[in-house]
Amino acid sequence: DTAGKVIKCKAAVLWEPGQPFKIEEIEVAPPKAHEVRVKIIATGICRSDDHVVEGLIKDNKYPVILGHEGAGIVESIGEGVTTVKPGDKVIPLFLPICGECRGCVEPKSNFCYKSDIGRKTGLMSDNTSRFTCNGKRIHHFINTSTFTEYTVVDEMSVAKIHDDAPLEKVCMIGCGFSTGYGSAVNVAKVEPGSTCAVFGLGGIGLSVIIGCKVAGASKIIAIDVNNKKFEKAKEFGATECVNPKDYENPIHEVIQKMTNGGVHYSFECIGNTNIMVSALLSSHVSCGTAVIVGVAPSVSTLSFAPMLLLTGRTIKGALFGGFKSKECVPQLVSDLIAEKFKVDGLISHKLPFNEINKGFEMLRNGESIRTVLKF
Ligand code: CND
Ligand code: ZN
Ligand code: ZN
Repeated sequence: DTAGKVIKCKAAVLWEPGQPFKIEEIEVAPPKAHEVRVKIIATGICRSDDHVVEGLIKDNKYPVILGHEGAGIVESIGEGVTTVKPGDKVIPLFLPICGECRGCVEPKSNFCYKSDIGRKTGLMSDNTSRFTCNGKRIHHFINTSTFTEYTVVDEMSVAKIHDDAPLEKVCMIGCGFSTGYGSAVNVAKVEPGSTCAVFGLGGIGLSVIIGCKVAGASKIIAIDVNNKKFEKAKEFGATECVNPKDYENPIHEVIQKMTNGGVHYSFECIGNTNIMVSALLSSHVSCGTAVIVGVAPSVSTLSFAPMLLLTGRTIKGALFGGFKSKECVPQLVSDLIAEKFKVDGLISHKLPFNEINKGFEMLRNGESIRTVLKF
């Protein structure tokens, strides 16, 4: 029984930006009050993790254990924890739900103020870390840190899921699937018969396509600079695929022409500010909505003429597809078990955890959609 004791285990530590991950033996302290220690069984690799490796997220703390798309089993709980117990299958939540802050009590908001996304402490909510390596403090990452055999999360950052959940699949619900799918169904609120354009066909963009299809879109235009992504996009429901490199005109002109005046909904799923503006310009002049899903470098800004909005367009964005995480994740998992949607196609590769650097390499060179690391 490991409850109450320090656990020594393997983790992928990023000592500084621009470096490969190092598999290290770390110590994971027991959970304090209102905290949960989780044995991670599987974790996906999302581009946001890579943005941190690349140093694009200003003020992120290093050394750090990244990873925010995992699934696992509760090993032990701290005092006062009531929503999970040892042995429960769980998904860590990179966007917590404290249930009390203004972000949580607003029915239309899913952004909890206790989230570390804006604060970037790299710590638990009590401002300390549960990870050490060779006596050095290692930081947490956005309330999750799934690139480790064991992690500790605040109770508000973990959801109990169905006992039958296949953890190697449902880890996709921890970020990629929910973020993309929710961007279509919750954030854009795509309607039957509407037209959509999805920029960037990674795990996030493909999940947007799944959402657009479920919502009954009549046209789903999938856009990527990598032709290899088109097969999957079509499989998920894209009606047309466009590579901007095949055209001399700017991509928004191409989309405007293909749709006789712009799509109802466009989605930026890359993290490129130029493409965010392209997405806006691709939408209908007065009833179009552009949804920003991609995470752009923190120092960047958007620049476009206000007239683009005055004519009636909408630009919006969301984290985690607008889902209130702790309430919605268990239902998403149950829906997956009931085969209301599939995430299998999102997972292009599975690797043992210690090959994490290979997984990131495949993301960077465009070979993979999602790689799931298995412990
Ligand atoms: P991934 O890198 O797998 O996909 C991006 C796709 O965009 C790739 O297929 C590229 O080929 C393509 N691409 C790159 N440049 C261009 C371009 N100029 N024009 C067209 N296509 C291009 O990334 P992912 O799907 O894992 O993540 C996508 C973004 O979403 C990324 O910025 C990530 O940080 C962000 C994100 C957001 C959220 C959220 O809650 N909003 C959560 N997780 C990740
Ligand atoms: Zn993510
Ligand atoms: Zn809150």
